[in-house]
Amino acid sequence: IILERDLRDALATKAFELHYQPLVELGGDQVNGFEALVRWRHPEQGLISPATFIPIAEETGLIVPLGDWILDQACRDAASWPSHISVAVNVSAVQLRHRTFAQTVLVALASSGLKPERLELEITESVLLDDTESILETLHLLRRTGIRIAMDDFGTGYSSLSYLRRFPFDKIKIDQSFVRNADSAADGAAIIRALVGLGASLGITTLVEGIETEAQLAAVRAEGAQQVQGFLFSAPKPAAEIARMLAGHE
Ligand code: G
Ligand code: G
Ligand code: MN
Ligand code: NA
Repeated sequence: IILERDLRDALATKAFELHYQPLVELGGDQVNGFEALVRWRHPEQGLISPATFIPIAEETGLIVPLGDWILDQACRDAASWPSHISVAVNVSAVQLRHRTFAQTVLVALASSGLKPERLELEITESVLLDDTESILETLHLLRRTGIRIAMDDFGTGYSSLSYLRRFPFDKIKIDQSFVRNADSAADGAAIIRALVGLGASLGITTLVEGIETEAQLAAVRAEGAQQVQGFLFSAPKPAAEIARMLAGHE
């Protein structure tokens, strides 16, 4: 089991690392960004998934310093990539509610030199469940600087549609559960079609997550999604590998 002390030690010894997964634009099948996904390199247990430690970091409040590190590192990594490539960073509700959040983001941009237009923040619907006014204010402030805001795991929470009216999201990321049966003419495809249509009418980019097969890609393409992400293109890879890959393609 993971203890608060272990997480503190990991932060102090810089045991976290960021991996990146490509975001693919469907028009020309071009990579136009990467999502940062944190991992913990444990001396005995190897690479530990964020699904294991993020909930504990949230409960203990350690998500604030960890989130600061993630934002700073992601902006630094992205600043070294070609200028048309963006970085998307997951932000947890606890982190977003913290009074220093906006400041942290602006400092990460300033110290890395990354343009705000190259940073996308991914938040989940749960973020908007309570304390909504101050959170909306923070999101508006950040968005005015040019940062883009994406709603992650779209369709898994509830009230999604009312949130789309209350806040001008730049992107919705359609949860991977919908693509699972999208190639079998089942409900998934109908839901993706409806969400892509909704995004189009609101001027919001739609990305479908969790693409693993060519059949799923073809189905999602047919529904008119603009962007995709998934193991078919690449699993999340260490920052150094991304940098090498991008350098090779310049
Ligand atoms: O990469 P992976 O499938 O293991 O991620 C598991 C979960 O952890 C996902 O829900 C993902 O959004 C979350 N996660 C990954 N990286 C981060 C991060 O940097 N910050 C936060 N808050 N969540 C993350
Ligand atoms: O919650 P969020 O969407 O931020 O988390 C993305 C998670 O989904 C990461 O843990 C990432 O490793 C995982 N992921 C990315 N692509 C695929 C995929 O094609 N299939 C599956 N099963 N998981 C994926
Ligand atoms: Mn995400
Ligand atoms: Na997601």
